[in-house]
Amino acid sequence: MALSGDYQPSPEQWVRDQVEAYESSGGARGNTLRDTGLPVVIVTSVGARSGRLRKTPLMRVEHDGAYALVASKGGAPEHPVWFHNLVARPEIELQDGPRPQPMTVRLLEGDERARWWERAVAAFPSYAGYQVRTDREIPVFLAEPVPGE
Ligand code: F42
Repeated sequence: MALSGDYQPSPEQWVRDQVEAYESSGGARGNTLRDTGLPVVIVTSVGARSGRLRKTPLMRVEHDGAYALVASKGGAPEHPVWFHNLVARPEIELQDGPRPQPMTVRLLEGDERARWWERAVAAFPSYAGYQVRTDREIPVFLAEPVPGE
């Protein structure tokens, strides 16, 4: 089932621009983080309070068709707002290429988190530095396709 709700673009201009470039080109443009050359995906989630659709570019950390979503926010002291939205509303769409795919997310813990954290740092080494910069443990969600969709 596709998510429903009004799209509320990010207040950050560079994030809005990235989403717009990615979506309007089916993932052919706006598909890397600035000049790093490293790939991103676009996650659509539902605002926990507003019910509005939020679109968040995140680094692409994929393994066997599942994706880690790393709530790093560049090592900021607080979690990104989308973290709380995903805890409250775990149904998302994730776009990695031409089309968004319905997925559900869950927060990882223990060994499972450690395994996916390793994959995340391999895909985007800056995550390791972000973890050093902040006192919080950076949350890692796992997004998996909804069976049959
Ligand atoms: N951020 C990451 O955390 N990890 C990444 O791997 C990552 C990669 C990345 C790659 C490219 C790129 O362009 C951006 C990238 N970012 C990455 C940044 C990411 O896209 C987000 O911008 C960042 O994580 C901050 O997320 P945020 O949700 O805190 O964004 C703020 C600026 C935001 O959107 N605020 C909204 C607002 O209007 O202020 C929040 C709106 C919202 O969700 N409201 C909720 C609602 O119900 O609608 C209610 C909120 C409440 O208070 O309950």
